[in-house]
Amino acid sequence: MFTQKQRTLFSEYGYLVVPAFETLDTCQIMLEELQHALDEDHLNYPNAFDLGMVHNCFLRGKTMCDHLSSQKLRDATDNLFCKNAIIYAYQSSSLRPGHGNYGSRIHVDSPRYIPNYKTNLGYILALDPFNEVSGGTWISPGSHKSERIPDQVEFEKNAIQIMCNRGDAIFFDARLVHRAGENHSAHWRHAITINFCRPFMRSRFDFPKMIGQVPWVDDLGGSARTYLGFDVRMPASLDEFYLPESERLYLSNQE
Ligand SMILES: O=C(O)CCC(=O)C(=O)O
Repeated sequence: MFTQKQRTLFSEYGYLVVPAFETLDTCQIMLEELQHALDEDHLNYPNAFDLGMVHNCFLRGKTMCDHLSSQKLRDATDNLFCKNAIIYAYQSSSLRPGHGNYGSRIHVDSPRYIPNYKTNLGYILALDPFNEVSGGTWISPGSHKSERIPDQVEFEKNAIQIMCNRGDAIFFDARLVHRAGENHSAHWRHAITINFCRPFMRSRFDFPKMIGQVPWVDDLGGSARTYLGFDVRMPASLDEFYLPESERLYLSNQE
């Protein structure tokens, strides 16, 4: 799926922009679902520290959930990360006009640094164009190779701002030092953000339990089920442990 050059750039600089990863029509529907979720969250959690970042987007819109069935997405996580990756967190990152958000601080998306081993992979799907006005993501290329998080002066010396179109995807090593930009435009800047982790790790929420709440649970494709951790659930009884192979909660060969 990726050329040797793309793989080399990814491993050298810690990120890769993939143009036209999702169609504009699908992005438009996701954007409408997301705006609805943001409006709801604003009413229900007006003082949240991470305002503008919707959690568990697969529960908040069918199209945002269907995105997890994308074969392209599975191919990308297989190729850039590991087989059978699961989701640690499926969020959004929206910048309202005149603002940044919680993601605008200098940070990495994985607290663990293990040399030459990725525990998490970041993914941003731009639902609006990213540029200097709308607040494209700032990254420090190559910073994933170090355990040290630079201070603001050092970060700004090395950082570049990612410019991309609606529908483009940014994949990055979760140790890449980055931050959301500030939105200087008169319109929101929306993005979907997913943090993938290895299948033996834990997700931030119990997704298989939560997904039962939504009407589209029966339409989940195989890849979406795997991403949401259905293949690595823990048996809660001996009866569940001894289930036949086809019904097992924790499949074998999860990396
Ligand atoms: O919105 C962005 O540009 C980046 C978001 C971010 O840094 C994050 O979600 O960790």
